Amino acid sequence: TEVVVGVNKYRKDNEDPIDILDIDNEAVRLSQIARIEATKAARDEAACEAALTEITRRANEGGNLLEAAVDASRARATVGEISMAMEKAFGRHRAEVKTLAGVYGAAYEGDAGFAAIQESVEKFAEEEGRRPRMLVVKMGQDGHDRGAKVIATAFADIGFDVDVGPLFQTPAEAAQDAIDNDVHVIGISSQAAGHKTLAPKLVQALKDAGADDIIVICGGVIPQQDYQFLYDSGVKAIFGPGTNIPKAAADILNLIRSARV
Ligand code: B12
Repeated sequence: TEVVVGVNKYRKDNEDPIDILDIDNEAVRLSQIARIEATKAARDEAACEAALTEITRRANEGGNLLEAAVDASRARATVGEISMAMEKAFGRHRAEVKTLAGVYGAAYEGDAGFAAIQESVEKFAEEEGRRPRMLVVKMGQDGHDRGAKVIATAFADIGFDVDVGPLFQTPAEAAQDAIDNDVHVIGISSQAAGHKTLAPKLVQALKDAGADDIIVICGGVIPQQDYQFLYDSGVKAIFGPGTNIPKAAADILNLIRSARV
């Protein structure tokens, strides 16, 4: 409803490249693993083990957990090991993804573009015997979940069947969910610069499972200069910040249709 020039109106056909720090995620990962291994090799393993056991004991029986965690850190236990020591007693929190129905439908009431795409989706459902189905996934350590929720909610209001995966999935888990849910499309929502590592891995995981008929698209904070890399990796479309939802839905429906002929 509000015009923001350059964002939702009068946008450039091609955004100027942003000067970014391009990080080789794989190299960072390997160097971090090497540092952890060096720390583990140099520590007093018995002292570390005893400190971790004390955390689990206090988690079960009561006592100052922060103090025990500081002692374990001094014995060079990792944050992962400290949280695992508590997980033995408490279990692990699983964030539940909740979406709301009707918000977008209500906001777009009377909008010709929205009505047109709803109609196309209904037509698709009549022809195919089922609605276009999309799984929205969040992979890696990226916890920005708003874009995924906005898209899931809006696409459901348009008439798509939408599933939303949990946070922090691996590409293999996301591929398996897509296969189990028999979706036409996986929509990766990426805001924390994992796209160049995770999107190709997801495409590969689908291929390995013989499910490369599932279309992979991306949305989120992805710099223009990475688009070609993603297209070359098998991503079929990319939707950045300020995405026009009815138009994105029409584009995705077209992708599904053209993959079926
Ligand atoms: C809110 C926010 C947060 C919140 C997230 C809360 C939450 N529950 O989501 C908090 C404060 C927790 C946070 C934390 C961090 N953030 Co932050 N955050 C943002 C911010 C300001 C807005 C993101 C947002 O919610 N936008 C609103 C949604 C609706 O828009 P959107 O995600 O872009 O989605 C739209 C489109 O992209 C598209 N879309 C998105 N997904 C999909 C999927 C499909 C299928 C389709 C079709 C379309 C689509 O459609 C949507 C609707 O238009 C952005 C900056 C920005 N302006 O984007 C930074 C930003 C994403 N954050 C950033 C960073 C660095 C971080 C931290 C790493 C900071 C730190 N050092 O700790 C942490 C990471 C935490 C983690 N584990 O992920 C960077 C990422 C840089 C990068 N990509 O290289 C950004 C870009 C800020 C910046 N300019 O540096 N952040």
